[in-house]
Amino acid sequence: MDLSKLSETIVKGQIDEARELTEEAARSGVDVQEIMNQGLIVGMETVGQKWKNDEMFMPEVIRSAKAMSGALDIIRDELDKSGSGAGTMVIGTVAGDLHDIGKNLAAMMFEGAGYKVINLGIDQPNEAFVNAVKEHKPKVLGISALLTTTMARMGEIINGLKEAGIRDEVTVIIGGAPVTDDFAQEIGADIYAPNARAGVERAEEFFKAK
Ligand code: B1M
Repeated sequence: MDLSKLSETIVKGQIDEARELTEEAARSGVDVQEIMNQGLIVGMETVGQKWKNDEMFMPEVIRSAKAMSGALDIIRDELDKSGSGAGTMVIGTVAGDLHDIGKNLAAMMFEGAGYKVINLGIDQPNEAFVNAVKEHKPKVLGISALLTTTMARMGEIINGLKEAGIRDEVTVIIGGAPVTDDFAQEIGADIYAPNARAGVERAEEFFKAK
């Protein structure tokens, strides 16, 4: 099946069509990893590129993100089963912050790389991150913040992990528009991800070097 058509529905923000093509691909036996990597992620990467080049506007990006997450819902169970066993990732957006498009993109990239992803959602208090690490014992904790007023929560969460005595049990990766490599180092995060794909790549490099 030509998965470029599926990518196109994501770029165009065609929510129903994206679900239908995903269902069709899964029904006709296309591997869910392939649907994810060749269809959904390729589509969303094009969206990211177009957004950067001012070829798409925010309402369109939001619609594409909805198309992507609707399609992802259809293959999520299969994706979990077929996961390459990369490990578990907990991810969320910090308290006071409602932005979730980049965070969901990162979640999707990690799912595509075989992680079981537990997505806490937006506006999550610091304790929610710490408690989720205690409960799910993930390999990776992903934290996203899009506001300069909320990015300080990231360091507080890392301190919360230290206070709970579990900082060394999880690799912390942070991302979001105002976040930088210097900031990541300053607050003691393990990895800074300038974009969602780099998040997966840097995590893989990090684990290889460990
Ligand atoms: Co808001 N907003 N917003 N907003 N918003 C920004 C972030 C802002 C830069 C716009 C601006 O003023 N130019 C500005 C922040 C300024 C600052 O703090 N320096 C801003 C503001 C001020 C606000 C409000 C305060 C506006 C108001 O009400 N006065 C308000 C705050 C609400 C709140 O959170 N409490 C607000 C609200 C909103 C909406 C709800 C309307 C909407 C969010 C919808 C949603 O997310 N569901 C919204 C949007 C859409 C934006 C902009 C326009 C776009 C953000 C986005 O989704 N980009 C944004 C301007 C901009 O970024 N140019 C803006 C696309 C997305 C793919 O990129 O999220 O950066 P991004 O993710 C990237 C990387 O950062 C990275 O990967 C992605 C790319 O692959 N990444 C990760 C992100 N998280 C990651 C996690 C990882 C790895 C990578 O691993 C853990």
